[in-house]
Amino acid sequence: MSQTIDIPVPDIGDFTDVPVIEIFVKVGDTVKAEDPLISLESDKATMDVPSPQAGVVTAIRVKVGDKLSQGSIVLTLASGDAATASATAPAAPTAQPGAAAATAATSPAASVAEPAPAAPTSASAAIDEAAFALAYAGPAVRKLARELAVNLGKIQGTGQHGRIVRTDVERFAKGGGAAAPAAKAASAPSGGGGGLDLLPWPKVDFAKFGPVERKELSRIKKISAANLHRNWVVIPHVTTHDEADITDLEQFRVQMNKELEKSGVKVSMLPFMIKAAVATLKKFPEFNASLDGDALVLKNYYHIGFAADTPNGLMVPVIRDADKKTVPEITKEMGELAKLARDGKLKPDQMQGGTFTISSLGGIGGIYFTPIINAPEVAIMGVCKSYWKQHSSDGKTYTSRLTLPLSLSWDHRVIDGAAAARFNVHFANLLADMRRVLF
Ligand code: CAO
Repeated sequence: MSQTIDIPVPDIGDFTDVPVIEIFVKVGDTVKAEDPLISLESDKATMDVPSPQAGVVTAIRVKVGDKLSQGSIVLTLASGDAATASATAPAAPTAQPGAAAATAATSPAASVAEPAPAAPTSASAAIDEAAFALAYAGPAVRKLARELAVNLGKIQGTGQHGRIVRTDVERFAKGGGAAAPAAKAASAPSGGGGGLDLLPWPKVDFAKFGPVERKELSRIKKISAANLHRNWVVIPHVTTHDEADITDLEQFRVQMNKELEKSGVKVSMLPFMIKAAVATLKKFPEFNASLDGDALVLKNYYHIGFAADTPNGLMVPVIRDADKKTVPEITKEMGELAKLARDGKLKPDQMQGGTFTISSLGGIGGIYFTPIINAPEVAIMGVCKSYWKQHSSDGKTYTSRLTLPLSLSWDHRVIDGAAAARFNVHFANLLADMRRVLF
C-alpha cells in the first residue's frame, strides 16, 4: 500500500535559517534512502539533506533561496508498494553510469568533508586536487565529480554565484559545459598536466605498518578544517613577529584583580589585548576590513573574535563592539562565550561578524606561530606565553622585562610588510603603556 510522508530537515546542529542553494530532485523522481535531496549553505558549511527512505517525490515544498531550519518540510515522498515498484524502475535516461552510486550517504549534519579521492586510476590521476578543493560545489556534487572522474576546477558553475551544480558535472562528463577560466584553476605554474602538478592525496594502508585505530573527525573539526584549508590556500599569508614589554601591564593586571576580587571577575591578559587591538585597528583601518571583489570594505565597527580551544575543536566566538566595552565587561563576556563554545552551545550569530581575531596560546606555551587568517578578515594576531627577557637600551646595563611574543598574519593582497610592522609596533607600544590608548 502506498503512503505519503513529509520529509523534514533533520538535526543540523546549531544552524537555523540556512538558505537552500540547490535542489537535486524533481516531482516524479525516484530516490533511494540516503540520496541527497537538497543542499543548504550557511557561511560556515554546506550541508546536503539526504532522503531518510526510498520513495517517489510527489511534491517539492521549497525553492532555492528559502531559509530552512531543523523540522522545515523539504518535500513529500510516496513510499510503499507504488514507490517500491518505481524504485526498481530503470534510472532516468540522463543518469550517467555510476551516477547512482555517486549519491551515496551523506551525513545530515554539516557534511563539509568530501570523500577521499580514489586511488590514482588512469581516469582520476588527471584531477588537479588543489583546483578541485577550491571549486565552489557542495558535497554531493563533489562526490559525483569523483565518481565521474571530472576535474571540478575545470568547470564554470551555472548555479547561484557561480556554484557548480549536478547538471554542470554531468554535462562536463559528457564532453560539454563551459570550462572555468584559467585563473580559477589553482594549478601549479607548470600547468597543463606538467610533471609538477599537485598529486592526489596518498592513500596508504597504515595497518600494514602497525596497529591503528580509526576516529572520525568531529563536526566542528570538519567545518573548521574546510574553512582553514580554504583560507590557507586562497589567502597569500605573511606572518610578522614582534614582542611587547608587558611588565607594567602585568603589574597593573595583578593589582586590578586584587581590587576586583570580591566581584568575582578575574582578568587575564587577553581583554587588554582586545582593547589594544581595537585602538590599533582604529589607527590602521585596512586591518579592520574585508576584500569584496576589487574593493576593500572598511568597517566602522570593532567586533573582535578570539580563538577558543574546545574538546570538539577550534571555535572563534566574537566580542561585538569591543570598543564600547570595559576590560571587566569583555572579561565577563569572554568567559561566557568560551563556556558556551566548550559546551557546544555557541549560536551561529555569536561567531559571526568578526572584523579581526586574536588567537592566544599564552595560557599554554610556545614562542611564535603562524595563525591562519579567519576569512573574510584580513589579519589575525597570534600571541604566545610571556617570558622574562634580558633587555638593554645601551648595551651595558640589563634589566629583566616580561615579554609577550606576537605573531601577526596578514593578507598580502590588502596589506604590505611595512604596514604590518607598524601595526605590531603600535600594538606593542599600547601594551607597554595602556595610557596610550587614550591618544
Ligand atoms: N602569557 C603568560 N600567561 C598567560 C598568557 C600569556 N600570554 N595568557 C594567559 N596566561 C595565563 C592566564 O593569566 C592564566 O593564568 P592563571 O591561571 O594563573 O590566572 C592561564 O594562563 C590560563 O589562561 P586562560 O587560557 O584560561 O585565559 P585567557 O583569557 O588567556 O584565554 C581562551 C581564554 C578562551 C582564549 C583560552 O582558554 C583558549 O582557549 N586558548 C586557546 C586558543 C587557541 O587554541 N588558539 C590556537 C588557534 S590555532 O589552532
